[in-house]
Amino acid sequence: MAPQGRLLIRGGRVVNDDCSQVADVLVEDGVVRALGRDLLPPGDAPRGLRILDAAGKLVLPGGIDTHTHMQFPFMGTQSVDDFYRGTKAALAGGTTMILDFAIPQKGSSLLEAFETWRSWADPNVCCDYSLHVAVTWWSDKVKEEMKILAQDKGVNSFKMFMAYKGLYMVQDEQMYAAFCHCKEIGAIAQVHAENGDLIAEGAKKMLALGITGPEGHELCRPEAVEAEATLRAITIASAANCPLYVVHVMSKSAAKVVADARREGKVVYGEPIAAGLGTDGTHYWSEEWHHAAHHVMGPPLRPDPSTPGFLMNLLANGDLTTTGSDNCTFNTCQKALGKDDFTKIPNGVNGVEDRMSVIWEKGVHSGKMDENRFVAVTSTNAAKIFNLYPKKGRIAVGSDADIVIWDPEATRTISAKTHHQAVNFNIFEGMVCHGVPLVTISRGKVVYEAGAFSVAAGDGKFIPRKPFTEYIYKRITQRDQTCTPMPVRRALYKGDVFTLKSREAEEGDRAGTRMQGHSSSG
Ligand code: DUC
Ligand code: ZN
Ligand code: ZN
Repeated sequence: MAPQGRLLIRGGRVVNDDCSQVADVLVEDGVVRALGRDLLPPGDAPRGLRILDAAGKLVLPGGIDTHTHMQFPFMGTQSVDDFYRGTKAALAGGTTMILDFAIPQKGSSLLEAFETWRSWADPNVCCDYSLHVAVTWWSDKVKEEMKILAQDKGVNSFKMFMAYKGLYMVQDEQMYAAFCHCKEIGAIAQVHAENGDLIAEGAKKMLALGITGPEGHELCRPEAVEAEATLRAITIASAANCPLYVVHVMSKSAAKVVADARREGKVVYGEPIAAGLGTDGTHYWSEEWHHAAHHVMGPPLRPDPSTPGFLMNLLANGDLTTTGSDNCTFNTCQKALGKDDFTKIPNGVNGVEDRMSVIWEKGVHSGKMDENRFVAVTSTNAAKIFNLYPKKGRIAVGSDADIVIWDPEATRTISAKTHHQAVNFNIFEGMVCHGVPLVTISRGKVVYEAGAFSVAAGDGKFIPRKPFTEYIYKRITQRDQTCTPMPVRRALYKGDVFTLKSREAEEGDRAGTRMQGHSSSG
């Protein structure tokens, strides 16, 4: 993106995760240059300085969506929000950075997948982005490539799927090996936590019962399937002393597992998503097939309608940490690939555009969290975990000028008719949200204002992330130093030791006993 002129955001309430203050923000060359009261004396603005009046408004760090799948080739088709449309929609919603996933097929190169995703994203992104990389199989080559990705390519997070059997799913021993390696190279392990074996069995069972519609999708992967895998992943990560990030926490029971583990001192983070915070799985029982199918995602939304409020409570109090959208959108005709069989409905929902507003409405407007916690869960915590902080996730001198002028009082009604995403359905249709992004600024450039864009494909850039994020690795490294078990020093045992017989000798003994048995009974 070309360097921008200067911007002065005047008189807004600047909100960071730890405090808010009324201040002006001076932006130059894409970064915040100054922050304070009355930065510009009264009078005419100097040439080249644009003034944005933010009085009565909030000035927030741009959102970081930790979880998207733009133009993802998946389940026989490809998600319709590509890197251009998806990132443009993100900006309209106040999100200035996304973290997408490069996902290799089993047996394929992680580095090649990474380069493929970069070739799709680099010329098309409208906001900054970074890539997590998935580990879908295990070998020495995978190990070597993970190291190269971490050391040279700016990847510090690797995702393992515990579901999608036969496609992306890895076994526990592979997960353990991958987690140990993540620790070696200073990355954070991520998991899609669902028991893929049970899902495969459950799906067969539902189809045998004649349940072919979208409700079968939830019925074959109930909460326990998610909670079990979540606990298993945490147990494996703990054994490897590897930090763990559980993507898309969708159920009360999985969220409780994460919360309990955090209270036990585990280095684990849980990410609820906009869909799980804003709507629920009762939609799978809608009599309109297309409506139900558009809610199909994995893990599913939960039919218990108290789930979104519960997840929001945990997000507000620190049990859950970040928020993504898992934006992975398919049009109705693509969803219809599974019209006779729910297992063929491409999994995925929208959220990249609406995440910020949904969380403001359900989290802040409802009184569950304050504006500072909102910033923490929509950008700062993600920036800290993925080593982007304080360049991203904070408004401070020297930070990237990724900023949103936010009107907390204004409302908007979410609709597929007005959203900027490519997909023809919106799971939040009709939701009235307080909290509207008025102006979005990406690295110092006003890219969205009063409903109009001023951005081109490729204006965003790839943001590399260094390994060994201090925010998570201080604890991990210290535990390695002080919590590694030591042998007990004791005097040598000097007593008798029972003599073990060789297998041949034991077999000889058994044969002798049988012979004796025969002769005594005969
Ligand atoms: N879940 C989805 O719903 N879509 C993409 C991949 C995933 O894990
Ligand atoms: Zn997933
Ligand atoms: Zn996902």
